[in-house]
Amino acid sequence: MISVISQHHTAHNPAFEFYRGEKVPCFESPQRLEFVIQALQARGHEIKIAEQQADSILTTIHSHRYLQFLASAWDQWTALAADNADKQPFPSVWPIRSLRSDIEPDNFIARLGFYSMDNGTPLAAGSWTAAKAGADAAVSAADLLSNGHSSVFCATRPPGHHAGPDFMGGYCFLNNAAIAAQSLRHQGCQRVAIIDVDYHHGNGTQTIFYDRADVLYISLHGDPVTEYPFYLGHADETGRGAGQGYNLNLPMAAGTDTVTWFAALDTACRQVLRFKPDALVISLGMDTFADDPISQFTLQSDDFYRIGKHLAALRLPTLFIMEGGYATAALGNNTVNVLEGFDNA
Ligand code: SP5
Ligand code: ZN
Repeated sequence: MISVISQHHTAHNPAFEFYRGEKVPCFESPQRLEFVIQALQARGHEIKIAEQQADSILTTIHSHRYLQFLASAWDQWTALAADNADKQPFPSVWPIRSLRSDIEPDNFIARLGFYSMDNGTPLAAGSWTAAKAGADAAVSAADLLSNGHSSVFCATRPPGHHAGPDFMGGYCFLNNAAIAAQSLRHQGCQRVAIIDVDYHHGNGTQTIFYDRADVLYISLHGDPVTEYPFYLGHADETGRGAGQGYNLNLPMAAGTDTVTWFAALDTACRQVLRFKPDALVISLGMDTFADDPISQFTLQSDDFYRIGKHLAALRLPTLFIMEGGYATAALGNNTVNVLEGFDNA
């Protein structure tokens, strides 16, 4: 299948994140996508540079004021103090429950908390440039799928599935999978299904489509009682209003074996077939890998071929979009295994 790459992903290169109270190098690094692109090249895959612009779709997925904040956040931060250019801003306060989220404060760090779900999403000079280029790549991938390609892989970062209508989180700023799904809707698909196989529940994607019957969201993930994002992703979240019945969560305990994981993938696939979508979007997180440094499932490199093969059996136009996966050196080959499992099914 053809791959679309986000050329400006390297612009997002924060120096550190916090882990167990300490500064550590970011798990979500430019090297991740470089390994993926190298594996695509080494294994003979056709690669295209993204050409479309996401602007008109972006505003249907994310709030105007969130986009305004994100686009200008670094300039606002560096305007506050001469030496901020080599510091990273992190939120330290959030409008939880009884606090007000109807009035946006003026203070920059307070606004960063207002638009963040965690302090685990470092913001750097090029974050907006990279996130916007990633969204552009998602729209470009949807365009290719609508114009004759039966499957497309979007090689992008930062990832997207934790980003909600008006917040960042979990290394995500713009929800690339939601942008791709919405773009497919605009291009004439009546119904789009999303299967999210990232280790973490895609709280952003779920939230964006929770009230809608035209986009089915299904997620396989570590049970939020012990795994990030903790506050969403339970089995009883099935959609709301018109969207009732169009959200399916398949949480599994940390440590879940491969047999159980593939049984859940089967459940997801059967649900997709009942929905009869015109296209399928895969939120392709690779952090289900046994050696992932922050996740607790046990998939091996060969299992990723099997994922591709299972998904190909649905016989749907399919757009794969990169999400997480932090076993960086193995990420390229594991990811291309999924694509080749699909291609060779
Ligand atoms: C896109 C994506 O995969 N985002 C993941 C964000 C996870 N951020 C929280 C990480 C918390 C890690 N805790 C690890 C405990 C390991 N023993
Ligand atoms: Zn993840």
